[in-house]
Amino acid sequence: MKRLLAAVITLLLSAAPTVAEDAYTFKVTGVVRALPGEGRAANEILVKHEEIPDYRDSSGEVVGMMAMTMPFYLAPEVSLKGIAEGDAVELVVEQRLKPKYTEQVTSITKLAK
Ligand SMILES: [Cu+2]
Repeated sequence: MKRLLAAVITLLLSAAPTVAEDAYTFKVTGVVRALPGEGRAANEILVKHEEIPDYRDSSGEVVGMMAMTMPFYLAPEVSLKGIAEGDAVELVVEQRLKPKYTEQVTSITKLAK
């Protein structure tokens, strides 16, 4: 079922119109180090992420990002239900370059350990 879903999503993505030049998405794999709480915004999680080869800078140029621990900010519709510190996760992050640079997590999925 998971495989079928992945295949359908891949098909939908490949059939989708070209993404506008002012918005990009990339995937991040990592481990949750902290959930929202003391000292962090209500939508802020701390993730130790792996290298992100397709990360773009604020001008849209692919520059990549080395592995590190850093905060990510969740879009309002994203739920952390079932996600705990120490979980391996995959994030989908949307980058918008205009009107000003923003970056937000539009999906968080727990990965099997
Ligand atoms: Cu980073």
